Amino acid sequence: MKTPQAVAMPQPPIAKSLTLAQCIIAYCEEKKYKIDRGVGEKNIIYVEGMYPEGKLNDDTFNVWNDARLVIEFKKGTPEILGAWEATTEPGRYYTLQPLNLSGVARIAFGQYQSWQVGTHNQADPHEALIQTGGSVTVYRDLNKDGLRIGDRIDTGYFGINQTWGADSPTSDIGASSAGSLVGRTREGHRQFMALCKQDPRYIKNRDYIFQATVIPGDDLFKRYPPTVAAKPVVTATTDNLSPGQLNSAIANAAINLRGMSTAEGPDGGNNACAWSINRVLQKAGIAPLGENPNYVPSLVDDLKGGRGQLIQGNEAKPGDLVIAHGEAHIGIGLDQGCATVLSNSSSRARFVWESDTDFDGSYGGSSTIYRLLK
Ligand SMILES: [Ca+2]
Ligand SMILES: [Ca+2]
Repeated sequence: MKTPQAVAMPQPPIAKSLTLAQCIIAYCEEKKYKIDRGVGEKNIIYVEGMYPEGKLNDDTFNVWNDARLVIEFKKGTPEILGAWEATTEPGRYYTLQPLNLSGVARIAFGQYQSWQVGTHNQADPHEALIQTGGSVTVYRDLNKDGLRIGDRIDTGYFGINQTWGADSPTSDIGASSAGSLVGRTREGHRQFMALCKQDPRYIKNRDYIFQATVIPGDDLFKRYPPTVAAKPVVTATTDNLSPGQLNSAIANAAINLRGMSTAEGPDGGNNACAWSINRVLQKAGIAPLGENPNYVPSLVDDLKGGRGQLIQGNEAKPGDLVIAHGEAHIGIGLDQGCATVLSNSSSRARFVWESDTDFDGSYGGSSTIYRLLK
């Protein structure tokens, strides 16, 4: 253990300009958690109920709606080096069929020094942080309600590893977590592991025990609301972009805007599906669609009139535009085949509805998919 140094900490910057990283550190300080400020030292932080872009969400059960972050101090200022979609909670699969008869594990908020670099999962082996370094406290969800309230607490070695979710769809954790701290994508997890392994303490000692901290997003934002907008995803200019590049610009902008309020849109957000697609295009630096930008058939007219190309479902890619049966709704595909579509939720007036290709059957038929060409 390193002895904490008795140096006066610099005063936090004036409260009106706190970045997400500064808010997280302030919250951890308040909780008396250990914070690593040395050169190259990584702080692994999970924020439950917050998207990696730094937006709170409603933390729906069985959805990838938590964030995995790596924070490092640069010249005394905390910076987020990486942020990925994650879950700190088990999915429906293991909640209903727990491996442990006393209930699936859900980690208790707090800080643990418990993980070493190793290999996870015999069926789909990958490098991960394995809980071989210390105990972890969990709640046992015996009543299978996806909540900690009233659940029994259990402390020990339970294989609460930091793993990948094998690119499972954003809307379904599936069997990816039985209580582990899981990053959704393989690529994101590889980036996470690469960062962790650059920590000088690991470079010096391959048995180094990593620490991770799990905090609730709602409490964080109540106590330390960030006042500096998270760094926007770099949006390319779309001049001379190929359709493939347009697709990634659209998909990135959609993910960046996920959760945005659409209350400023038509009917207080109730009728804001086309409006929100044009917000995404605007964010991606792409000209709006539709002579009437708030009306799905008008957007479809533009797509049919040269700006788009009809795509078969099995060829669909992230960033393709998904039009509901009867042109009653529109969303943006997030994955291969557009199996997950992000669109406006009328009832919630938010760009937050994640459905299947056919909007979970809400429009009584199959969707049509277009790719933007210009
Ligand atoms: Ca969650
Ligand atoms: Ca419970």
